[in-house]
Amino acid sequence: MPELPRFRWNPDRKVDWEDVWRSLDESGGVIVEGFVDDALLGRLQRDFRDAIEAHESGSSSSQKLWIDFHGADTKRITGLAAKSSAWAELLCDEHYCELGDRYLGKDGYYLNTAQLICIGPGETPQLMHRDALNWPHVALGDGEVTITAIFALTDFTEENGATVIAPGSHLWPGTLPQVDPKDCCQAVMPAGSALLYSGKVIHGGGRNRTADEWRVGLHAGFVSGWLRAEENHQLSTSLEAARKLPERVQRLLGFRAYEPELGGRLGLVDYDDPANLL
Ligand SMILES: O=C(O)CCC(=O)C(=O)O
Repeated sequence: MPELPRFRWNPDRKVDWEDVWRSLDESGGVIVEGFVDDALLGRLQRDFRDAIEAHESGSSSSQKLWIDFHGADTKRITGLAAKSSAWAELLCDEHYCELGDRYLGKDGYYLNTAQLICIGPGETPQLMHRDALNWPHVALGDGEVTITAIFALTDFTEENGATVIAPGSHLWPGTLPQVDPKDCCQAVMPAGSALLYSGKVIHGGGRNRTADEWRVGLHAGFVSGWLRAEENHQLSTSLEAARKLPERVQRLLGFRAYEPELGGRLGLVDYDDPANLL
């Protein structure tokens, strides 16, 4: 059974990040335990507790593919930036910024989607997929168009649905090759850890075999600024709410123009930078 490279953020917060990025390049996924410190983890858990409690399981889609993909016993909650100052803080974390800057270019990306994915008792395994296939024309070209972190807000265990991942599959040819279970492992990790993974790596939510345990992950990735993000943050975050957020978060949510290196500007309002609205 393959394994994901695993790093542990020491109490003095020392990790060789060059080693983390090298391992991510090689394996397509890496676990960093202790990525979120205990105080921030506690705030995230508190900020989201009521929203999770109030949310119904299952998909709001009417299409079978999405009903299956979202999971009948899974709760998915979006629009998080306006719900939690702790999440806004984590979005500004130095190494989380480095993940985006390194793979998508400094300031060259938006938040793709930030979802609480709460896998409930009895949930079946999710369809294995590559996130980059949201953008099929560019998904498997050179480099990355999307890069993601799943932050564990509860422990992720084999039993409660830890993410299933095929290490190395970001390099496999073909759009979505069949995956043999023997080529997969689960991202078992304590609360506060982050699974960082390539947009090309094949993965999916795991089966929850427990009778009463919820697996809560904060699944949040970045997407190149010239592509349409999965979540429409500018409709789910009011201007009023956006004005209260740190500038980096405003920018990640798309309240700014994207300016490709060679010229042009995207996402304008009145032919100018939407940041002016804030
Ligand atoms: O929740 C997980 O472990 C993975 C979920 C996922 O990959 C997705 O919904 O796109």
